[in-house]
Amino acid sequence: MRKDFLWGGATAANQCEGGWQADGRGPAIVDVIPHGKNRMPVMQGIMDYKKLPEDTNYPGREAIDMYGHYKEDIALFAEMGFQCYRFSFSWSRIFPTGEEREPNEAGLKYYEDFIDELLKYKIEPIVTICHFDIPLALVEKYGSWRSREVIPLFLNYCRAIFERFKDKVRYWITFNEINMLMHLPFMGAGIRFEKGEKQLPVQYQAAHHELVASALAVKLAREINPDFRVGCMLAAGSVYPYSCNPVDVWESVKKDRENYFLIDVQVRGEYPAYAKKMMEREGIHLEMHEDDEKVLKENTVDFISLSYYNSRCVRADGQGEASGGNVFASAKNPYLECSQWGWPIDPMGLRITLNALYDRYQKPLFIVENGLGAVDKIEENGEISDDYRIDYLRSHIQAMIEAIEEDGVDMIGYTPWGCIDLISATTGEMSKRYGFIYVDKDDEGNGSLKRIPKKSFAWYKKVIASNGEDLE
Ligand code: BGP
Repeated sequence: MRKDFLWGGATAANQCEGGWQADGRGPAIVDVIPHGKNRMPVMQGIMDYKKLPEDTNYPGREAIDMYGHYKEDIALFAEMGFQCYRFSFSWSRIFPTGEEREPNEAGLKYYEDFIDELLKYKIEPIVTICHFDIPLALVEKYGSWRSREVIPLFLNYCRAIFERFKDKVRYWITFNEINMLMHLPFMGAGIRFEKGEKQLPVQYQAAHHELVASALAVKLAREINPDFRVGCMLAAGSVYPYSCNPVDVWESVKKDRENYFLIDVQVRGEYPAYAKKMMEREGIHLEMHEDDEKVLKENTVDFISLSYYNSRCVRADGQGEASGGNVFASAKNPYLECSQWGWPIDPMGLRITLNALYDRYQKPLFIVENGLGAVDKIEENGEISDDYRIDYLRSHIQAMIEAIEEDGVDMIGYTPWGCIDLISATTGEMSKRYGFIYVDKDDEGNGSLKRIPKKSFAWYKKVIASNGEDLE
């Protein structure tokens, strides 16, 4: 393994920060995404959050209060030996309504202190600019990314953070899991639909706005500091054909393309031919400005970051058992075991996915999410023996190392998801835990928020110290 490979962990403001009204922060989409049965329809953009009952629980508002605990949390990351840490900024902490001329100094100062704390321990900050996050005021006024007007507002936000942190942050990721807009449009991008509205054209237009915004952010980043490295982010996981029947194989090619399509634009700088044809068939006419194509072409990303939780599987006849998984459900793969939440466990799929991405793009890859959501129990002696999580991570790290050492995939680093327990994006639960560090809080929001290292904490520390050699 290369010596400068970055080991660390990942979180995002929307799922761990809390402090939703602290120091002038404005409301954001995460603050109105509920726990419980209404969560999915709200995230899909088919239920209006304003119609939710008064006693609704919004788990993102407090989350694990990293806002109030960051020094303690970063000290624990440092104890594990983190060399980098991926986290996101809350846009509305810096521009409360998204439209202020000047940034909220208290918000910027919070992130400055946060970053200084990381740098104190020589932990490289990896910043996601937008992780399922947008000021609610922009949702209300413009319909979020439906509107082109959000592009310059996003760039104001980028300018404020690029300038403020130009000497402290090198790695930036524009939009987390940009393809999430296609699956959970409100959570991914603040998009809500009118009853009966045709969704696809809205999603593609909004995606186009995000793509232009991302490219312009790359341009701005390079102007402000040519040493910046800016990446895109894909919810990855190769799609397998259920059988070698060509119709299944073709189905898997199409499904993979649905996911690749947005980062194809970010990495190669143009809409791929298959996407143009697909839009034509669907009767989608993107509204573009004259220089959009040039902007996309000239400002491609430096690296590709990805989340990988599971592979997917499709069969053309749509029959058979279904299985869960990050982003969308697929056909049940009979060769794979599943997590407690029904997500297939497929370490070899990580090697396959990394190879597919590297073959396609030949740009450095960065695994910025990977992990096992599982229920943890505190034993009588106060310990948490999460051997299942160690097994999952070990096998995936092994697969990643094979991709690097045996296949020659160029990789920047590895940051497992939810290195400290946090709120699940899809379910809103606390009990779906990913962390090396346990946080005392339950699904109803009760608990002391106390942090407790799990067995995996010491294990991962060894992994980092040995640069991936000691996985036992
Ligand atoms: C990805 C998101 C993360 C994270 C992760 C795990 O889609 O980028 O924000 O939540 O999935 O998903 P979940 O929390 O639903 O288990």
